[in-house]
Amino acid sequence: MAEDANPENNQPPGYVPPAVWTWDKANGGQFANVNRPTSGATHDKELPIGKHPFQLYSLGTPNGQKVTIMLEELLAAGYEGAEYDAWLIKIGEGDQFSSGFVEINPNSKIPAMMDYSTSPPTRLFESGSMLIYLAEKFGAFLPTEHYARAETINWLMWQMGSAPFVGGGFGHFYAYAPFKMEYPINRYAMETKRQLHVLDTQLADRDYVIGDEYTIADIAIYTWYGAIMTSAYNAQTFLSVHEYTNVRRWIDLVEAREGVKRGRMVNRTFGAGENQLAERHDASDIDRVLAAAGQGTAAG
Ligand SMILES: N[C@@H](CCC(=O)N[C@@H](CS)C(=O)NCC(=O)O)C(=O)O
Repeated sequence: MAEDANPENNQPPGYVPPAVWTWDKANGGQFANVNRPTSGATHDKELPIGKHPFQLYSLGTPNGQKVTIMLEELLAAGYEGAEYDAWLIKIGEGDQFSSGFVEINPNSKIPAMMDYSTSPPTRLFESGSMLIYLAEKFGAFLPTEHYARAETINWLMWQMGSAPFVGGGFGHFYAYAPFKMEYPINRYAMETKRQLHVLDTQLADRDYVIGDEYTIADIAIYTWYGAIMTSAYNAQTFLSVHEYTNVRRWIDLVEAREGVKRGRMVNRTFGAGENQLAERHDASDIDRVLAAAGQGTAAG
């Protein structure tokens, strides 16, 4: 760590990191009540299990939406084996620390999923892992051609590695920290804009992320960078997102897809002006929300 000659210049003034870090429960951040420095379950509770092969335990954040969009894309493409129940996990209330959830995901983060069509059932955590698993299981949205497949995985991993700097970095310090700090906001705003420029450059001469084909890379990247371009953290003016015209064009293309319209509302319980559906146990659950919003159903 770089030593500051004068601790009065630190934030707060006079702060010097102690020799050994200890947990300050009341750090004031938006998620302080659920964050802790240890893993594992905090309470005993089994998860509910519905009737479909896939049981998803999630919330409609960008990481959660990746999986519901993928499942809806598969269903829209006719893969009936992708039927799923989507149960709501309220991360603000600590549902991710139940014994049932931790058995699926020892990392206690949504999304988590079980595939009951295998014997024994398969547990799945990490949204990128789930996208690859579903793509391979159904043979969809992941090209088999050597170079296209490599490029899809490249961009999927780019998203998985990059987005924490947007969410945990920029979003945290710009929107969730108890007070505004110039240093981290500047650092992560620069990184977020750099990433948007990477994506904008990639999309300059391609319809989709890897070229002509829509893949799991588009699904993963859309949920994060679509949000940053349109609503996340109320930071669109601050980040001058109008500069990324290729990203904007690609968002419109992705959002026109039936699977995206359907999947992005699942487990969504927040966000102004968005279709929201706390839990999905049948296609008709989504149809009902779309019909109420005057946006039609998959059938018409
Ligand atoms: N790398 C993970 C990240 C998952 C993640 O960060 N999930 C957040 C919500 S988007 C969460 O569950 N947070 C709850 C917590 O940190 O306790 C993935 O892509 O699945």
